Amino acid sequence: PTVTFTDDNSRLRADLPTGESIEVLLYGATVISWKDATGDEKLWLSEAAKLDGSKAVRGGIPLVFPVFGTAPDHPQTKDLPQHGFARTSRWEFLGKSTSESMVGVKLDFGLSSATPGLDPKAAALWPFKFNLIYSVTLNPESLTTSIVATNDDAAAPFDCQVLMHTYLRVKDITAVEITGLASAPYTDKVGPSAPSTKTQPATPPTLTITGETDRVYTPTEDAVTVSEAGQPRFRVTRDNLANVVVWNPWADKAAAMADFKPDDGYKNMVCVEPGAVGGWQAVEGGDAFEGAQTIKLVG
Ligand code: TA6
Repeated sequence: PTVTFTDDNSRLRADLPTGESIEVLLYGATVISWKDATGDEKLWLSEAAKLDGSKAVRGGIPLVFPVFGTAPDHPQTKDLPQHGFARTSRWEFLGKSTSESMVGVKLDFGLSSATPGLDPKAAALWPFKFNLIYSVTLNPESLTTSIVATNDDAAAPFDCQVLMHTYLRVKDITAVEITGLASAPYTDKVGPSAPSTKTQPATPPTLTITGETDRVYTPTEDAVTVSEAGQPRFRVTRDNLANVVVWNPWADKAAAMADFKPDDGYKNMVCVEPGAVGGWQAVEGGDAFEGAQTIKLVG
């Protein structure tokens, strides 16, 4: 595998000898491209996504930490911007690891309270001695992203939420079926009664996207499978991440986001977002919270 920096050092590219590739923006350690061996792009990235560090990337895999959404009732994080500051900080590249036996490549990125590229708002609003290691592992048939959060100050424990806000690319949202969420209770963030927690009907065990969808599931099954026209495409499994958010803005919300282009791009994406967002993960001095997703190409 080869790893190259772009000339302005803003972005890394890793290529496997078998042809697969990923691109990672150091801003947010945001994976902005993942191609299979034929060069087929697996992630959705808005044509108007800001890649210059001026705002969180609209697409790819933005990282959500230490808060999912906003938490007005949570003293430690109530003043943070939506989805926290991991996706709006410049991470450091810590190195790559590969080996003869390993056909893939793992890229490590770091962000801590001491990182020069830390979003300045964060340092002021969330003064904890945190350390994040984010690993992106590209293998021929899968992409794994994992995060480890540690606290270097025993005297100041913090509570956090973690989520990988993955924008999966699809050919036609109306042909998409998502399984693995059956009978999982979910919080619905859409509609007049939002956010309501209601138990998803036991049947049908298949979720289709026919309008704005914004649900926080706690699946009982190990894998969430995204199929198109009856053909499985992605199989998402989680390690220590109990929740899966499913989001599609649909037409009106897509048109209302300046960095969401083309306006009908909602037809070509669905967010399947593994995370630990149902409550708060306490990270005390010496503790480590670890969570990972693996997206397997099954189609
Ligand atoms: O993950 C779903 C969600 O929380 C939606 O409610 C919507 O806000 C989406 O994230 C995008 O948020 P962003 O801050 O990236 O515009």
